[in-house]
Amino acid sequence: MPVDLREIFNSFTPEGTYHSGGPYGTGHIHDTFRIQTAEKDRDDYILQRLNNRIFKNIAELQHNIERVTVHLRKKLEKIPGSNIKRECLQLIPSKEGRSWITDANGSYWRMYIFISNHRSYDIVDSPGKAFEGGKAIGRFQAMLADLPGEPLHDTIPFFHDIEKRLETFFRTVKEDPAGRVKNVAPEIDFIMKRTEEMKIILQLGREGRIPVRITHNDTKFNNILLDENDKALCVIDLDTVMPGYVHYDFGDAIRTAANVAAEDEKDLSRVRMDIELYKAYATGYLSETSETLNAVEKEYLAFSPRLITYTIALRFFTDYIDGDNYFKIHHEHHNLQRARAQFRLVESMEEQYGEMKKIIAQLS
Ligand code: ADP
Ligand code: GN1
Ligand code: MG
Repeated sequence: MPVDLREIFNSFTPEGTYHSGGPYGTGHIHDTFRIQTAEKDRDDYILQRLNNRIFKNIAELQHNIERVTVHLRKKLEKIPGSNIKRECLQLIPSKEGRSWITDANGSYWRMYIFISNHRSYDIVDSPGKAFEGGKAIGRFQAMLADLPGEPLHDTIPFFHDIEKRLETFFRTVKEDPAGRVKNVAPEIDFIMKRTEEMKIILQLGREGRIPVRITHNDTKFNNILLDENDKALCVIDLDTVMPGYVHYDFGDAIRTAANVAAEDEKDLSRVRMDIELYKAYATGYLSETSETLNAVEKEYLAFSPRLITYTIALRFFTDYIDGDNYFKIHHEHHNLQRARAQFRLVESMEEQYGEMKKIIAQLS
């Protein structure tokens, strides 16, 4: 059944009237649409058809986001000069008063105010932007540190658990459901060579040397919106805000903010981690978190981009072998291309690891 965006829009309680709507952004998970309203002085909106194959409990997912956005808004209200509408996602209630609806096809939808005049980057081209991204994530973690109430729901259990991700990978390789394993021996070898060293963050957690905090868990740079002057504006994509280690956020942000090439770059000779972008992000991040992180957390920040880049590469690669059931793809071998680019990025980080550690030590 075709989607009637106007009808979906009218199931919520927006201020403006529907004028036009179309696909928006480059996210890999939901179907995102921007809705423009007829009135010049009214907000535009973001409508999202939620991926409920990936997020299995939409009520819990939305409950998390309601709690997180209400808490952030309360914090922002206390900061003079803040622009709450642009600095925090705002869910629009449905006519029934819930934060999501289901349509005639059984699909789930939610609506946010469109954050006006933002800039979003898939590739970061200056240390200034990387610094702002680091500040935004540092501040986000700090503001959520005192979220009252029960722990947030695990919207995707074991999301960054590399041991579980590896188990899934080995099972998928064994089953070979799409018949693709025969062509990817070097990539499997890349994964195999690094399995043990990747377990260190989980190990530190088990030993109680790093605490579980509230983390974002999907700090890809295009989930951090900047303003018209390229200053930190708003952290979006709150689906995976849940208990985690700070390393997951630091690592994923560096994976995207410090890679000079696209996440799925085909020409591997162009993929490289830029140490200046890394340093700038780390400087911004630690300017907000230096007081709260413990010494072990700080010590392992430099390792975390290697872990998360390896983890995301593993997930793209597993999805490729599985026949592309998770990430949206734009051509047949897209997930393999993404995985290869991320493998190359892991190597670039390995080459610069000494320098990465030195920078964190200097900033700590
Ligand atoms: P996905 O999980 O599929 O990545 P996101 O929630 O990140 O979905 O949304 C996809 C894209 O839509 C974002 O990268 C951003 O460009 C845009 N976007 C999402 N929410 C908003 C918003 N409230 N205002 C402006 N742009 C938004
Ligand atoms: C997905 O939702 P999006 O596109 O911002 C994914 C992340 C991956 C990322 C890789 C819920 O992020 O974990 O790192 O793609 N989100 C989910 O680009 O799986
Ligand atoms: Mg996103």
